[in-house]
Amino acid sequence: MSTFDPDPPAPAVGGNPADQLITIKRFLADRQPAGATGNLTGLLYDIALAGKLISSKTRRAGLTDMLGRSGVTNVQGEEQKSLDVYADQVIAGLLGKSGKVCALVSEEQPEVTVFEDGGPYVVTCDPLDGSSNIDANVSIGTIFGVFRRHDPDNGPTTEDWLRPGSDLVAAGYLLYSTSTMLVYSAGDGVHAFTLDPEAGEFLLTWSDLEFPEDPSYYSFNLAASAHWERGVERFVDWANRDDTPTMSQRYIGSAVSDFHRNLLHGGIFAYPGTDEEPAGKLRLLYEGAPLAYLAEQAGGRGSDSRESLLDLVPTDIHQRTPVFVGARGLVERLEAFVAGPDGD
Ligand code: P6P
Repeated sequence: MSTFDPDPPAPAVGGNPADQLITIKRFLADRQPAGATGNLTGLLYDIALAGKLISSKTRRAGLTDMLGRSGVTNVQGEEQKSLDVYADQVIAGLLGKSGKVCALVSEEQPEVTVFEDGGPYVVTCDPLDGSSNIDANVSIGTIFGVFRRHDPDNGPTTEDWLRPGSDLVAAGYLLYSTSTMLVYSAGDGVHAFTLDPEAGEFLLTWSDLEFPEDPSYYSFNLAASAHWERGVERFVDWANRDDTPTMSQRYIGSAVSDFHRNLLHGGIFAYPGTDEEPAGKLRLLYEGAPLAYLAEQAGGRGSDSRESLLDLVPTDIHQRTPVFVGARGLVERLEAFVAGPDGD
């Protein structure tokens, strides 16, 4: 992982400090594989633009009418916040006009949005994940995944979006927190950019991020532990022992924030299934699979406690799944406890 000097970069001798600032546009262009059409690069840049617009609204939510509820309940049965609606509209509007996207799966829309004369990609997204935290000014995020459509000459069909995360060609998230970050992978490592609000540019902060070997956190909502399958409880018991890696329990209640902190400092995020909701709360297509893709690109793993989230084929665009994602060693240990003699 190449680190970003938090101090303003010293001017290269006789050089220009700007030479040390790598914008996302320049990074995407530098990393674009030979022979690429530039469509994926352009799509990622459009997503970065959506992130700037959403960031601007979230930063001022308390000063405008954006904090409140929209009065609309989405397909999940969750009451949409005004910022949810805004984020969904921005993403659909930008991607719909990009000429790069033929279909969009959004948490906020009951059905897939198909764009006429769309381009080669299908995007899945949670426009604003963690929105239940908005009123409390807790960090929230946008999660996205990108598939390449199967047949560019015929209208997109369900086979273009009801597919395993192993088909993803890119995935990432925006994190709206003390700063706004964009973290993505297009199959060549995980890279993180910080928005400079004055310049209006995402600047490279870390490239080729990997989960640290020594884990520091486990992110489970322990209040629900009585309802988990036994193996998950046994993992938490193991994590709390004195003779295992010393980890702190941190749970923000915003998957992007929990994932991001664990990516930087080492750890595992979990939203297990329960006896009442065996599939858990998070959705496979636009939460579990994109986070699992990023985890795998950073040397980690994403699982439903038995198999990789990237191997699951959804039958419905809003299908839920248990999610255990983060450092590979911790996820595999969790799976071993679940598979163990009295795992269930
Ligand atoms: P709970 C936010 O609403 C979210 O979808 C995820 O970002 C987060 O990890 C989870 O739900 C928190 O759910 O039930 O612990 O509040």
